[in-house]
Amino acid sequence: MLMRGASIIMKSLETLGVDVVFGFPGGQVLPLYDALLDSNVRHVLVRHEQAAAHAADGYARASGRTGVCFATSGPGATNLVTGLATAFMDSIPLVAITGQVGVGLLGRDSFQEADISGITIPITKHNYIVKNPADLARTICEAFHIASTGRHGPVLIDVPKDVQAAETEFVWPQSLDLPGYRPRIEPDPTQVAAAATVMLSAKAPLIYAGGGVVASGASADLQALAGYLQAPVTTTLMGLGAVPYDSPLFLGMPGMHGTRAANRAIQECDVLVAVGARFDDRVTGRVDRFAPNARIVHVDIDRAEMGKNVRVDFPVLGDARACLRALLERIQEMRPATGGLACAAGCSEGTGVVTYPGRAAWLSRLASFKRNGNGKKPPSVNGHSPRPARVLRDLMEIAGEEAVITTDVGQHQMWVALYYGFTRPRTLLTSGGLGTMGYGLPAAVGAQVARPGSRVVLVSGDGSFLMNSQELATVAANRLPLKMIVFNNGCLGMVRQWQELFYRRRYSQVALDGSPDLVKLAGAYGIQGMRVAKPARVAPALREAFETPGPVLVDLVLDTEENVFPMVPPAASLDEMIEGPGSVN
Ligand SMILES: Cc1ncc(C[n+]2csc(CCOP(=O)(O)OP(=O)(O)O)c2C)c(N)n1
Repeated sequence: MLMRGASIIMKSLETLGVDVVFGFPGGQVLPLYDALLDSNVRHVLVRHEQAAAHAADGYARASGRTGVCFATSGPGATNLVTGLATAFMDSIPLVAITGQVGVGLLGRDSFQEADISGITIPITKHNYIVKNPADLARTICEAFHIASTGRHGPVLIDVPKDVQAAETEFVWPQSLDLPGYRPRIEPDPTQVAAAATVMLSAKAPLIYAGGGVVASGASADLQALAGYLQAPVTTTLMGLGAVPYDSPLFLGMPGMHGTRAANRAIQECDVLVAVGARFDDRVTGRVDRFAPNARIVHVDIDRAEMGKNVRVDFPVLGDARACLRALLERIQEMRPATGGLACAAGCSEGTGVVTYPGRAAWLSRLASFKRNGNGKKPPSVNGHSPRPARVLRDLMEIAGEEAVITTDVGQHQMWVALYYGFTRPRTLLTSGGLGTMGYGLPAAVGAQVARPGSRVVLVSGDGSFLMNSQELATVAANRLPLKMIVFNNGCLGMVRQWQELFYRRRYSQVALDGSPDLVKLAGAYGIQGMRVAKPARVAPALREAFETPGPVLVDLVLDTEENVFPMVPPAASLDEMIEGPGSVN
């Protein structure tokens, strides 16, 4: 049967099990939006294409499935760029389908023409422009395969309007043949054996886990390996939730705003096992002084990550889950055979549980760092405003362990990373790599659509929130029961903090004068809002927000001068941590 290209797109999405797309229509996707009317796929109409990409990304992070967004050509497509770059940097599976001017108009500066496939080459895992409707079904099938295998990432498919309108047969590919694209899943046993040997011989091992662990569903395997090795674990911002925050082996997040325990562990460990983490500069600080005593094992699915930022002594190429399983198996096999080696590290066997007495000193040293928190507690800047750490502890209690938290970018994001205790993977959705302000609200929309039964909570800053606050309309229209908490300090807090610490308090363009009253803004969309300015009101207000059905915005008034500590200054090494305002020179 002949079908229009647009219907082939919808039928392909249905065949792949897509249940929802996020998008915004326009002239060059009219055939697609017409075909949408005859399909079973739900469409969530956002108010800005950037939000369509972030919502699809939030959907993907919360569900583990591939997110999908639609946009029209030209400005619609270019508005996706920040969302695609955000997903690319965090390796999130996403497929964007954009309309394009007709094939005959390409390259003529036609109305609303933009070379979106050219523009997005560096920020997509792959992209296509489809000029023949007969290629649509196979292209869509390939795009989903590429987005969600190997190192995940966004894929864009640009479809000229006449290709959407032209008729052809729908032929679903029976198999895919992608020469040159064969991600390695199972690791090479030789690499596993070498890594296992060095891990067993460590006196002071440390596991450093990133978003790859979450993406491959390897949290349980990571915990099993850490437990077996009795190795402490630090997880990056993207890896938070992979290990429960209250696990005795968990040290918190490393890096610029990392915990003292995690940063000391990196600087003192003798074997560092990086799993699905990419040694971002926000983690390493000065690379030449990063983990100076450690031999480095790097487990990653992306060959290009090996040695990209730091030297790697023992690469293990493959899917994080497959690699962790292979490593654990190998270590369990090797233990008796390499008794001498393991005993050199002080290994002895208890009843079914491996203990490493030689590691007691290491673990207890780290435990003392952990107990003493971040060293000096930042003093209260005034006694009358809610303190972020306390707010987040209250939120955690009230929202419950299963709640999905999305954040924007800035101080509030780092407070969430430091003080909110995550216990499960896929419960923190945040823009780690690109650091995209305006991500949080649309990502929360996507997460709530993906998990209608879950509590989804946005923690935002006033600057970030205002970047995509038009999505309150999407929240209202879809009756999404989001709880939105804006840490309102009246300024671009993180920039203000840098200006305070590193630019001698010469504050430049950080006061958010002229911002709207957020409670009234929510009200304008028919969303309930409440303002909280007193510490004692925080917990009752949060409780009320969670008991109220439907969306609620909590405008939480913070002191402008609250800062995030500890902090490793830019380009410093992890031992040069500022632990509080008093320790700043
Ligand atoms: C789109 C975008 N523009 C600029 C920045 C630079 N930036 C990083 S944090 C920040 C301030 C964020 O302010 P706010 O959202 O109010 O959060 P706070 O730091 O006060 O918690 C800025 C401007 C960014 N990350 N993203």
